[in-house]
Amino acid sequence: MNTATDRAARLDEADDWQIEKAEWLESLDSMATNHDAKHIRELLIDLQQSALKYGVSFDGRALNTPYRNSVPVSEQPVYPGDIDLEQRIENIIRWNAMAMVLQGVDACTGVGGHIATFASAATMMEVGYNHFFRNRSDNYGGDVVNVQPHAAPGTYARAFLEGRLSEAQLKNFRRELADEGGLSSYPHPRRMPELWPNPTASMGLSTATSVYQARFAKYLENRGLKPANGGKIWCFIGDGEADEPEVLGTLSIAARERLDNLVLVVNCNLQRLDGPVRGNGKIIQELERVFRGAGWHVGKVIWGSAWDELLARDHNGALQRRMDEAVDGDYQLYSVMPGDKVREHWVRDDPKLLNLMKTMTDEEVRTIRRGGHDHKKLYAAFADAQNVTGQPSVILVKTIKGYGMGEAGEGLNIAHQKKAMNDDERLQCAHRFGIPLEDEAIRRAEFYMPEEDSPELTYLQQRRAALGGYQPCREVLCSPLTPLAENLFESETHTGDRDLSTTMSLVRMLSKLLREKEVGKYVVPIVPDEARTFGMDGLFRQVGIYSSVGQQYQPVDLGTLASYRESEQGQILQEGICETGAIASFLAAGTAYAHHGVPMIPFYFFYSMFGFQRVGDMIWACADALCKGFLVGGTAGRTTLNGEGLQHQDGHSHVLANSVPSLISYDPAFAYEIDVIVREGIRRMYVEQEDVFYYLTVYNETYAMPSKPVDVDVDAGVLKGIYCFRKTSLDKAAEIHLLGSGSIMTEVIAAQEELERLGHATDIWSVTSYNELYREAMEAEAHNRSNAGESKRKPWISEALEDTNGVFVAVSDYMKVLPESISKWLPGPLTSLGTDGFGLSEDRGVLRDHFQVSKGHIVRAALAATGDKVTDRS
Ligand SMILES: Cc1ncc(C[n+]2csc(CCOP(=O)(O)OP(=O)(O)O)c2C)c(N)n1
Ligand SMILES: [Mg+2]
Repeated sequence: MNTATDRAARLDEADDWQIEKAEWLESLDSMATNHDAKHIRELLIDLQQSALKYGVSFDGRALNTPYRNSVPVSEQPVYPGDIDLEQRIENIIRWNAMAMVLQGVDACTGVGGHIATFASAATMMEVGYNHFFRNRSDNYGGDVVNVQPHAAPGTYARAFLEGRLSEAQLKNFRRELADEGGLSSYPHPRRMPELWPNPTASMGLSTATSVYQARFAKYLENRGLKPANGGKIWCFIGDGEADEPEVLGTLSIAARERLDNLVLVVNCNLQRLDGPVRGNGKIIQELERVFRGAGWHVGKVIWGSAWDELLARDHNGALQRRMDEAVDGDYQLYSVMPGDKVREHWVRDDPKLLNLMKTMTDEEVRTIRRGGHDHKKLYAAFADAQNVTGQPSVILVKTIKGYGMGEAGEGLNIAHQKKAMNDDERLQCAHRFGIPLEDEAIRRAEFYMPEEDSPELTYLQQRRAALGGYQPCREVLCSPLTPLAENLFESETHTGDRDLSTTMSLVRMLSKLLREKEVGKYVVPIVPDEARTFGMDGLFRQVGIYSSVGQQYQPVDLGTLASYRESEQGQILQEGICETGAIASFLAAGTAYAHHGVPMIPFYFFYSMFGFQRVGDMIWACADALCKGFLVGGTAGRTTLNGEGLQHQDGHSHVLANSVPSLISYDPAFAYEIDVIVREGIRRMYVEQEDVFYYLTVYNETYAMPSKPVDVDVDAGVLKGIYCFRKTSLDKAAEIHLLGSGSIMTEVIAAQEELERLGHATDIWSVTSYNELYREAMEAEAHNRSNAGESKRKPWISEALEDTNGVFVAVSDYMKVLPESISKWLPGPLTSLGTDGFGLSEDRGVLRDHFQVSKGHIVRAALAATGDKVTDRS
């Protein structure tokens, strides 16, 4: 065939294809007139299946719907509230939220604040407060509302109208130590426990927190510890925030667990701190694909009601095409452009679109609302999400960053950090919001509070009363537990020198605790695919692994002692290889006393290396959230964990643990120390209900576990951080004091024997916590400085070592900085031995020599400290 015939044949073929395709689309049109969406979806799924036969599959775009609202106008519910009144209330809140920040700027305190985030989020929050967020009651579990951190001024401004916060508090936004009281910058339960349910300031963590709290609510229901009476978690995040791996990484579990008690709302104002989130693409469409692909129900709120009529007339699809094709950078530009320029850019050279848009004036084109500022559209999407069953919901809401700020910030790249506004900008905003203050008061950014019996305040109070009270809130209604019996772990602690590791000791205690009558049901063992490493696999059968669907298969190890048993009532949370998920579960369980009134006691066992440094920010969030429970760093110690190398060998987690103020950390050497710590932990956290939590390191080295000494009261010493474990056997006062911790205590005991053989009287002190000793001593010093003249408080470390003389050698499997931190309170010179540096793949003995924490090195250090000649033999 020559080239001309060739081209003609190809054209014929192209024509045929176009004709055939048009016929298919026509049939679809006819289907659409005769059948509903459900049937058409069924057809498409069948077609998709058939296409697979020919090796044809859809790409990711199949997960996208057109760029328009997910709830069609025909299905939009009637708005149940008074929109005009709600808008007036919202405007007052907008103004007061802005005024909080402006007053701070005017007072030149330099404390900062944000206006633009709440300005974009105000309407969605208000629709939620007026119609959705319900409080706990006798027959309803209660909603938890996690707000975007930078929108906190809006929550405060609402609480001010509700009468929950004073004007002075608002004035002192970001000045928590002000005399009349102040407000924290972002949601912080630790600072404001009655108001904030969860901390949200670190981007991304609130999603993981919400997902796992929703999951934990189901866990409690399945285990019969909470009535199955609902309660939704509403989590509001930013579109920039959605880039965080904690957001994207926790989506699949929400779908897998069918968390229909979770509604995630993404405020898509198309901007983050520096500029556009996806200038060259569309964040809403991208997130829609990701969420739908992960199995979520996706709602989209993109266009305000003013577009309805236009879309209804868009018979040839020109408008929808343009909506789909414009990128976020274009949409951001439209939010700052004059109307005629928007029209020009929007219509380009499309005559159909030009014609369609003719009915609108330039001003209408400019001010046409995005869906996120339209009550009716938001209500429709919220109601739709609220009714979803068997799936989590996400609502992607398109807004304008800084909406209402006008030229001061609306849609501008600098909007996020805009906190100063000149007089004209203030007046422009206040007038736009209809704030009835004198111009002079507006210039001073004074707060506006309507009369108590005004329609605004009456409506606001009525709405919250109808929904069960103010939101957000955190109300603790949890009864204290009774203390554990003193001899509960007796069989684990009176070991008579039985060989055991501290890990095994703790696991046995845990197993016993799980059987306890009152407390057992509240214990939540959590592991990220590491249970066998810690010898916890025996618990699989004992208490079962939680699965919302039970066990629909026969496990391969059925009938064995540690068979893999999944159950709806299972108690263990096996999180797979997801430390973020596991710590989020710990947070959910450890705050259940506040959210559900049940005193759940999580024990989260992790590879100690993959705790603080992997999820340190989440551990910080746990402290902020007043979380309780036990974090357990297993396979601890840089040299005790032999073979594994520098990525696995932890010699520093205690240094990191010291940075979390409410975390009490211990590095115990013996089973009876663990017993004392665990019982005291339960007493402080669940009997006294103190807002603290615990960190314990446990080791995999097996050695003789001595029974608890009976002649001295070791409990106080164990808890405060130091006690004399073994006195010298020589008939004189000790001249050497060895301070040992954790598994390295074995080397210390051997070193004492050697030193005594050489004639040096040596005492051994067990240091269970350098961190506790350091903190207590620092507090005593601060106390003494502030209470000069009164009798002085003696730090415990000084008191414990009061009658000692000689030299001190401290040794642990952790960094030397730990003993160094208490050196100034020791009555003699200190030599610190520890495991600073990177780990190595080696055996335990070689590692201990390498890091100079072995018996030989301890002896040498002690002899050197006493001024004795160090011989090669020692
Ligand atoms: C982990 C973390 N990284 C960075 C920040 C600083 N930061 C605060 S807000 C913000 C931008 C937020 O953008 P977006 O999520 O889109 O929210 P918007 O304000 O636009 O609603 C950044 C980077 C933070 N708070 N947390
Ligand atoms: Mg944003």
